[in-house]
Amino acid sequence: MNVMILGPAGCGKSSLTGHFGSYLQRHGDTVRFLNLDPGCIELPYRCDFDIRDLFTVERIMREERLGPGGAMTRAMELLSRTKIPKNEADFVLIDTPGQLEVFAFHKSGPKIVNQFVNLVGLFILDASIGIADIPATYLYSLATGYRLGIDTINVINKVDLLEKRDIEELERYLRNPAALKDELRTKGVMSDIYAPLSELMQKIIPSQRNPSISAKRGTGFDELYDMLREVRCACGDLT
Ligand SMILES: Nc1nc2c(ncn2[C@@H]2O[C@H](COP(=O)(O)OP(=O)(O)OP(=O)(O)O)[C@@H](O)[C@H]2O)c(=O)[nH]1
Ligand SMILES: [Mg+2]
Repeated sequence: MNVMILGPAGCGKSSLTGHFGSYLQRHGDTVRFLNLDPGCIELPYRCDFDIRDLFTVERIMREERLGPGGAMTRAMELLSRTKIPKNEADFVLIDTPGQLEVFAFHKSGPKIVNQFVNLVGLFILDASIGIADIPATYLYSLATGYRLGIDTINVINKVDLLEKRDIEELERYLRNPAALKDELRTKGVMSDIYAPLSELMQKIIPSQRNPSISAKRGTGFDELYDMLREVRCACGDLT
């Protein structure tokens, strides 16, 4: 199956691709690593397909006199017109650029994603931003899945940076987003929409399991593995 690792800049996509890939290999699964980030320098895994063999952000910036965002968008346009070689494996892990909006809100994102059949997304929420900002990231995940038209598992990463108490609060929040609506009340215009928003999230979030992991330390991978195997074996139901 194809597994696309998505999420905001620095949330741990490449770390998860590398460390979870090694974990899968230790379980006897065959794994292929695809890097679709033309802006990175170092990666913690050996690529089976690397977009940087075709174009890099740095080269496009120089040759086309573009800024970093423009060059990334251009690279994705070029990639959307390139046939990505088929990789047969139990798990094909696809690492994506930190500039998630290129995937989520430009025209080339869905064209790239549509090249992959049997695809599931892993959207990484960075726990270190704090519980008060998790709802906003969660909405970003929903917008991304909606735009790309793929089923997405939300993965809470960097839990090694939290105190046990904070992890428990986070899990309590994810089980029951409306329960914290008074504690998490935001200021300004958001305060008016926070309550109805948390009611909406109450309907969506508890129906999904959200593995809490540390991509860096390799913890929480068992639950993620079980969920992916269920998706692969069954009908794609993530509940
Ligand atoms: N403490 C901690 N740090 C992490 C974890 N996962 C990633 N990091 C750190 O977060 C930083 C970014 O990690 P990357 O894996 O490069 O994140 P990314 O999402 O691929 O970043 P971009 O591709 O640049 O968007 C690095 O310093 C990692 O060591 C984690 O589980 N715990
Ligand atoms: Mg990366």
